[in-house]
Amino acid sequence: MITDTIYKNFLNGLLAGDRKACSEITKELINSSISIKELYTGLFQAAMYEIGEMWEYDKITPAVEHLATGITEYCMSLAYPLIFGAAHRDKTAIISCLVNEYHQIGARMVADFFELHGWHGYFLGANTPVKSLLDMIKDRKPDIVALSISLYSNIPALIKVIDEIRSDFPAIRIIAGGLGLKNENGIFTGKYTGVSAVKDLDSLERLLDEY
Ligand code: B12
Repeated sequence: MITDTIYKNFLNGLLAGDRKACSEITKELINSSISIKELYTGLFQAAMYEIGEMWEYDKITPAVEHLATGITEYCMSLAYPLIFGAAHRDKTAIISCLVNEYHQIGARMVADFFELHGWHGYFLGANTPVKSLLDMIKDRKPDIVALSISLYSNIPALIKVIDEIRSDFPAIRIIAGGLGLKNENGIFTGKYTGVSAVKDLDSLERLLDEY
């Protein structure tokens, strides 16, 4: 369980650039059998959202935010023995950020979540060129393509990439999620079949239960 003290210590560790303290806290939580979903959302995501607010209001510099981001990505990798330990099924997802979308922690969590649920989750990371995404889809033939968008301003790029995927792969299931879609309920309704916005990891879990 993530208590207020654990959360505050982790956040302070991020702000201080104290990788050792943050990794100790993460390891202790993993050893206490916390779920990956709670670790990811209750600790890493909550802390990064708070870091984002501090940065937005000029309370911390971009350098501190970069330091915190690096430490959080490192701490996520400490959970990998649990994530990749799951029995795998013959299901594949490609998870990618859009072009000009450098926020990759959320997408990485989504990729890890697919793995945790027994899927092969190919994580392409930030700023993926559309052509190479299409090549990868052709090559791996995934059951789902998952796109991550953090910036509202990238919504036109999201629509464009969905249209391009649809044009080459008319039947493939596409999901999109992330902060950039926070105020965009029903953005795909009636426009496409097999394309949907998925709000968070709980909704993703429900979707994966259908497979
Ligand atoms: C770290 C960070 C950066 C880093 C990212 C580095 C990296 N390796 O990822 C860097 C420095 C590159 C960066 C740059 C910028 N950033 Co920034 N950044 C952040 C910050 C602080 C944390 C992001 C993060 O890791 N969050 C934690 C993850 C776990 O949360 P998440 O992304 O929301 O993901 C969860 C869900 O949304 C969902 N999800 C996400 N994707 C998907 C996909 C699918 C399919 C599904 C099902 C679910 C899903 O699941 C995840 C797990 O629960 C946020 C603050 C915030 N509130 O997030 C700002 C934030 C996202 N950034 C912001 C801005 C404005 C910028 C810049 C424009 C700043 C600038 N002027 O240069 C640039 C844009 C760069 C670009 N072109 O992408 C704004 C965005 C506002 C908006 N929505 O449009 C935010 C919200 C800060 C703020 N409060 O204003 N940033």
